[in-house]
Amino acid sequence: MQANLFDGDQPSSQAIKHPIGNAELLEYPQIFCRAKADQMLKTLIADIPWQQEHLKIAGKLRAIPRLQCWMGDSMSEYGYSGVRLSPQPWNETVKTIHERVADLSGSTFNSVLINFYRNGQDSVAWHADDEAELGAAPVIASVSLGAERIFELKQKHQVPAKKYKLSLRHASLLIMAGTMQQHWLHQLPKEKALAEARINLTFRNIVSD
Ligand SMILES: O=C(O)CCC(=O)C(=O)O
Ligand SMILES: [Mn+2]
Repeated sequence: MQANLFDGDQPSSQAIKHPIGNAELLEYPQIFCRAKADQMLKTLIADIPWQQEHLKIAGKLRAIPRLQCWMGDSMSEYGYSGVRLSPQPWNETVKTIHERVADLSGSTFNSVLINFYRNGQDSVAWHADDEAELGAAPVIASVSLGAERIFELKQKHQVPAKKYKLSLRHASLLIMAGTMQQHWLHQLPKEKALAEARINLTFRNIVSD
């Protein structure tokens, strides 16, 4: 049967440029058809070696509210807030996603941080992806699979700080680039009533010294 162009399930290479001034924020609303994205979500939940990381907060070790996996080329060791992560080898589904992302963004990436939000109780707090090993103006390509979640941004240095909000949909790609990490923080807040899972893959390039 021929696909219906208007059935709302057409992967597209068209990007929406979000107007947030001094940084680059590009959204590709759907980069895979729904069936393929559904399959990828299932496969990744089952196959990725998920880890529960902990952070020391006020002297106590606390589990972070999501599961994670750091994946990439063997040299791409990565760290944040005192956590050191050695990369897992590339998984076939992640390689397929990387190829599509590289095609659309014109950039290749040597690593990816994969987050598994089991439901709306899982989240990531305000931060910028501004670790030294990502370089001064990193291109970060963020693919979402599963439950649609709100993604919030706020300016780091401005008073009052401007805020910006968007919805990250199943099979979408968001590219943060330019001075985004220098000037803005981002977070994925909890959505307590949400029961569905989401996976996010942020492709990154670790710069070696
Ligand atoms: O899940 C998301 O959309 C964002 C994840 C994120 O910001 C990160 O892993 O650094
Ligand atoms: Mn981030």
